[in-house]
Amino acid sequence: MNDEQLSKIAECVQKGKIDGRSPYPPDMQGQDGADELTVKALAAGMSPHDILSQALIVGMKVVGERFRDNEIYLPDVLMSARAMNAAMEHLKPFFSSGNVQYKGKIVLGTVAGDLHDIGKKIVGMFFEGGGWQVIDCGVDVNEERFLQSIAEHSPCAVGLSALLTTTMVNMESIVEGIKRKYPDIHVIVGGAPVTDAFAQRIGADFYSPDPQAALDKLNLACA
Ligand code: B1M
Repeated sequence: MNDEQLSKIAECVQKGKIDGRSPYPPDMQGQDGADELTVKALAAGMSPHDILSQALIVGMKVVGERFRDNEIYLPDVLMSARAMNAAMEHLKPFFSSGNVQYKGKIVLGTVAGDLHDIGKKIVGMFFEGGGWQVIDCGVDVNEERFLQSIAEHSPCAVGLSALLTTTMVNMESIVEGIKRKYPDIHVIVGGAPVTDAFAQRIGADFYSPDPQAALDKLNLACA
């Protein structure tokens, strides 16, 4: 039964079925979408982690593969992103509900030129759940905006996300600018095209392929 629910949520993300009112896709009209199914799965006692990792991320992976293979197009991907976001809204309180005193602050953003924010939001949810106050600068964040936010929230750590090979290169100048002004600040980078070797080359302190490892590294560095 649980597997069935997870598969159904994954299907909604794949097909871009946001909620019951959404007329898209036409063959799912009148059915529950990612929104309602996530509420029901949580009410049935399913773990937010399972819903995220076994339904939402699985569904979005298929979307990425189909987009890569030209089987679907940008508007389809956008609908899938909306379906995923609708579901994530219900998971967020579970990730950030820990009655913990903040361990510190982290300024988070998707770097200049890049509009992908689903992965960054998930990382933010993990950080919040792990006791960090997240200052989310959003997407398309340039060096100046990062520096402004750091100045407002220092002392803090910084997290940069990039999903495009063309925008991950912008991480280099942003990290350089941050380190010039704040040499002791911890900078963590991540996102699908980013690698450990790249992170080391651009002078970031840590690279993480996933949110949990990012949280663990930050906790260790600031212990
Ligand atoms: Co775009 N897109 N997209 N897209 N998109 C990719 C990234 C792509 C791989 C698709 C493909 O071709 N298969 C491809 C990039 C190719 C490349 O760079 N080599 C691509 C492209 C080309 C584009 C456009 C250029 C398309 C166009 O316009 N022709 C365009 C660029 C717009 C821009 O940014 N300027 C574009 C647009 C879009 C949408 C707006 C439609 C939408 C984004 C909506 C949104 O985010 N609100 C979108 C989407 C949804 C995708 C795919 C399908 C899914 C991305 C996603 O959300 N994944 C993606 C294909 C794919 O990734 N397979 C694709 C789910 C998410 C949970 O994973 O973001 O990897 P991810 O985050 C993970 C980890 O990476 C890590 O933890 C997260 C959670 O597990 N992580 C961190 C992320 N940040 C981290 C930071 C950390 C630590 C870990 O520390 C700070």
